[in-house]
Amino acid sequence: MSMKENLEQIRSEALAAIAADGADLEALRVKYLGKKGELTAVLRGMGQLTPEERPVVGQIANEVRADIEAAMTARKETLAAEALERRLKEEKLDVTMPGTAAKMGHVHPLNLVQRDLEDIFIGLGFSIEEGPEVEYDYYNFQALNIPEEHPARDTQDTFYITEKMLLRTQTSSVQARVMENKKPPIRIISPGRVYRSDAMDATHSPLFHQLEGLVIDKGITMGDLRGTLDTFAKQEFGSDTRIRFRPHHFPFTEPSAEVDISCFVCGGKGCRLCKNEGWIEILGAGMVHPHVLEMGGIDPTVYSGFAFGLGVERIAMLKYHIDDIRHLYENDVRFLSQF
Ligand code: 2NM
Repeated sequence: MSMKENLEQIRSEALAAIAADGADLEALRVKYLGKKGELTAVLRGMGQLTPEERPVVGQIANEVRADIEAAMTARKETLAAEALERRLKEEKLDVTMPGTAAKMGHVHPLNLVQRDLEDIFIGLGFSIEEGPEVEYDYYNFQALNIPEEHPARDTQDTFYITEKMLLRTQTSSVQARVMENKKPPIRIISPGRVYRSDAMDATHSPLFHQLEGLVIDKGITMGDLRGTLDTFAKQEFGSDTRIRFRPHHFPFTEPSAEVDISCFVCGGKGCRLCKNEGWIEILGAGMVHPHVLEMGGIDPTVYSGFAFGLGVERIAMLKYHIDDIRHLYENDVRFLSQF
């Protein structure tokens, strides 16, 4: 075989091999164009050619090399394009498909309401005080002017632990402690759990939550109480809300009142929520009884104060139209996830 034929054979073999190759073109490059490759081997025999043959064969050899390199480049590009096409097909991602929703936790409605209430009173300059849930009879009753024979002391209502200790029935016990420990001016709220030995029904639970407020300073009047509760009612139930006081009796305040708000559903015209009254009872309040101040070590001839107390469950139930208090304790996810 002449060198020229040899070169032609290398070219046609190489081109066929490149066209058929699926992946490793590098092996073919080594085989044909490498230092120990077939083309190099042929070129080593150039020395035996006549001076006339040499440039002719040299040119053919260069063409063969150029053809093989061009075929490789073209094949590489084809393979890369095919690989990309395959990936695009396999890894197709439809960005318009709806995603998988992440399961989110929810703040419990009682916490929502308690946070709201705390924020409102903090905005009015109150600070938060806490105290023990297992309490002395003294702070829960005596210091609040609730005498021995008072029905609230009945074992029917109170969980007694010993003769002198009980589960607090109201967070005013915290306020009795604060009066002992702090000098006026006092401006506090005490949110927390309270316990009463009630049978469970749609509106009663043996454990519920109260938030009570206490303000004591020189010259505090019923007008301050009204102003505070009016601001609170407008912030909690809407700026059109009005309040009204109805005379009442609590042992720890004198005078005492029950406080209603104008119905935030009908505005006072009467509807199902307010049972056609136009008003909704929301809290109890009054001027701190002089005897209570005295027992707290505060001189009632120098200082006066007001206090109020509300049930957090009651507010949550009104606000979110919850018809049974037990929904607030059962932790049914279908209920909780609505908040
Ligand atoms: C209420 C209603 C009226 C009240 C009284 C006191 C204290 F400690 F100053 F005596 N704290 N909270 C109070 C007054 C609570 O709840 C319906």
